[in-house]
Amino acid sequence: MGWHRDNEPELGSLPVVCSVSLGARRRFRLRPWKGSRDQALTFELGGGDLMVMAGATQQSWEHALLKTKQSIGPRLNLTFRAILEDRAS
Ligand SMILES: O=C(O)CCC(=O)C(=O)O
Repeated sequence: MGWHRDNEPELGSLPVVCSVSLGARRRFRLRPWKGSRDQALTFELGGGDLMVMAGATQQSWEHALLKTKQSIGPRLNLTFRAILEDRAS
């Protein structure tokens, strides 16, 4: 999954995005949406890890799980977001 923000209107201005990793380890990246790309962060998420993005994360940062040609094994991700009904069309 390429670089993006979870900033759809129905998520509200300060969405909480919770992501559970299951299976093989994967590389989750965060970088400032604007500003220095030197501040990129990399998290190696293993089975059972929980990544929580909250506050202004989606306003100020973008995230990605970039493609790799390496064989890394089966994995599954569950992502939870609250949809604000009054913003959904
Ligand atoms: O795989 C993840 O942990 C997050 C997936 C993602 O970037 C998204 O659903 O917006």
